[in-house]
Amino acid sequence: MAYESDPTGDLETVLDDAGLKNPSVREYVRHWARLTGAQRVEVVGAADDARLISESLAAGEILPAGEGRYYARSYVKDTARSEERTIVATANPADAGVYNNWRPSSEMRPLLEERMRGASAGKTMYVVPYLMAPPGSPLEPYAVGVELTDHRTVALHMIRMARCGVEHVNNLADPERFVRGVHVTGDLENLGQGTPEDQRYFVTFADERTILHFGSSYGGNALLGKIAHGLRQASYDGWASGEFLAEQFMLIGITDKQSGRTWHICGGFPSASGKTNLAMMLPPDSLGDRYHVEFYGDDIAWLRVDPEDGKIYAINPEFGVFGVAKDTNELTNPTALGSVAPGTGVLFTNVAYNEVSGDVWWEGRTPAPPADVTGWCDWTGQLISARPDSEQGKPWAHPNSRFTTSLTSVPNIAADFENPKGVPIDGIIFGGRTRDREPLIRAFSDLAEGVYDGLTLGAEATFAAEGVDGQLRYDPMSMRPFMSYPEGAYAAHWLKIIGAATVKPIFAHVNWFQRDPDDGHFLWPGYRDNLRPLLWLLKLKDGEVTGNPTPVGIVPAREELDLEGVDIRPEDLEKVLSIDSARWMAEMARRERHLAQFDGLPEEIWAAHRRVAAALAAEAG
Ligand code: GTP
Ligand code: SPV
Ligand code: MN
Repeated sequence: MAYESDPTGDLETVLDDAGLKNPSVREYVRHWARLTGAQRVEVVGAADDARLISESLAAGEILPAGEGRYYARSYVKDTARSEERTIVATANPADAGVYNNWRPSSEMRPLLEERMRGASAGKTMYVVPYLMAPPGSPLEPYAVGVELTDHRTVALHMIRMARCGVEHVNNLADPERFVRGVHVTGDLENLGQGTPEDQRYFVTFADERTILHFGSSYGGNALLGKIAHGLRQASYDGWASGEFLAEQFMLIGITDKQSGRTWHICGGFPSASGKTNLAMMLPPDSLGDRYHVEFYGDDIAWLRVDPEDGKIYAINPEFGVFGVAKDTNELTNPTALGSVAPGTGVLFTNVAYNEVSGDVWWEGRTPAPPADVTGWCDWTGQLISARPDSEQGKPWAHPNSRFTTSLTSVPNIAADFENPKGVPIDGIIFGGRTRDREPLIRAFSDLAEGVYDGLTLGAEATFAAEGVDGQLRYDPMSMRPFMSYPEGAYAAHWLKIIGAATVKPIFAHVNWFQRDPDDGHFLWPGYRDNLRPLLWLLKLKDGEVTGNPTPVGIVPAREELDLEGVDIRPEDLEKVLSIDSARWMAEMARRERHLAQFDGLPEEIWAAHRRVAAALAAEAG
């Protein structure tokens, strides 16, 4: 099933044998096989997984980590998305925003082609046709793509993260309409990562629906269906078509087993800020008999309004989870452990690995690392026992180490997760890592206020991107690294899409990460207990509670939150439910400067800003 070296005649046989019928896809494969100089071409889909796994094991690219579990290491300088090297390129300079790192495509095309030319020589180019949507979704026309990758482990990740196979491209109404994603790894040891000579480029040519990524085999840099297509390209498509939103959102269902009623909530937190945890949430013990949380998605949702019933519907375009390993354990996320259990086919990346037993470990998996270090290697492959004394305290796993597993392995996956229509949305939440100011939850029903809140979302940066941990920065809609078009237009598009819904969602801003300024402990226990503020939000929407109005939204009255069994100091609870007006007033000035950067920001957003500012000022007297 592979063609050797150049003769295009062989390539046609490979494509024929793979049943790849779409003539435009075939032409695309031909073009890039020639340009990258790949020695072989192979078309792969979900059905090839077992064979690819055996080949990767035999080649030592992945290592066994127990029954049906696998482990891989990335190159040491290739462990996270590079935001600086990520670019959105189009023909229209008006597409430049503050955060999308826009460049003219005429400038970027040649740079990418130059780097990719001949760069896959001697390698196999895997052709991965995929669909970023449940089959049959009304958004399916935007969801079709073909990734070409010269890295077998990337193909294995794609098979877990997206629905893959030739069937997704063979019978398109318009055979031209698929996202073209080319991934060329490059010579990782000689790319100058993070230096002025950095050779990497991760470019989405949004108006051409083409994604060219060069110089990494890690995560969103390499799995092109996920972030590059699912967020950057899709948000551009959603805007250009006027039809939908593509957001870095988790998506869950909450069922009250007593009444049989189910609500759906989606929401955005910046990378590594708890979307996977929330989506996999097991209710706290005291609420477990009554409530059940169902997983739909943990990283991306596409939202549209159905013209028939006026409701907002959301789908998760992905087929898997690329979850942060750090601090995942029986208490924080038992569901995640279930999703990586023996037999799931999970692929771990950059966690610690025991070369004798095949066990894996990461910081926070257990309170202390394994006492017997025999066989244990850190994420770089170095034996722990061989570490010099000066390095004994270094983490064993990389802070952005992850697990890749399919939705079908997630224990709380919703029964209807493949429903092509998606699920109706009751609430939209925004959140981030904020060590002060932001209360546990504050709610608002006004759309412009919701969009305003998303645009002014601030969070501490995390390890999901290179080199920025801990700094506080604005991350509009938690889309800052994924923005594809200007922020003013983004806000207007939100007002238009969600504004068309006749059944309105409630909005809220949540924060699980407020800390004690003296000793740094988290004020709110978080994780499973995060269900409590969400239940309050749903009750507020249904008029069962009223909360306490504040200038920045409605916060729960203490007695309205179900706190049975919560381990929290009274003074900490008090703090997470109150608003520090002085601190908020200072924030408003920064927000004003932040928003002023955005050309063409809709007047409704400025009006929301002024309303909040005036309310704060009035309260201060
Ligand atoms: P991406 O996949 O990068 O988009 O991230 P994500 O938002 O899905 O992040 P994830 O759920 O994997 O969480 C990242 C980190 O946040 C993990 O180390 C979690 O342990 C931590 N975390 C999640 N929820 C909570 C919480 O409620 N409280 C605290 N203190 N930490 C949390
Ligand atoms: C994120 O960083 O937000 C992720 C991981 O979801 S990656 O796919 O690497 O972008
Ligand atoms: Mn993400």
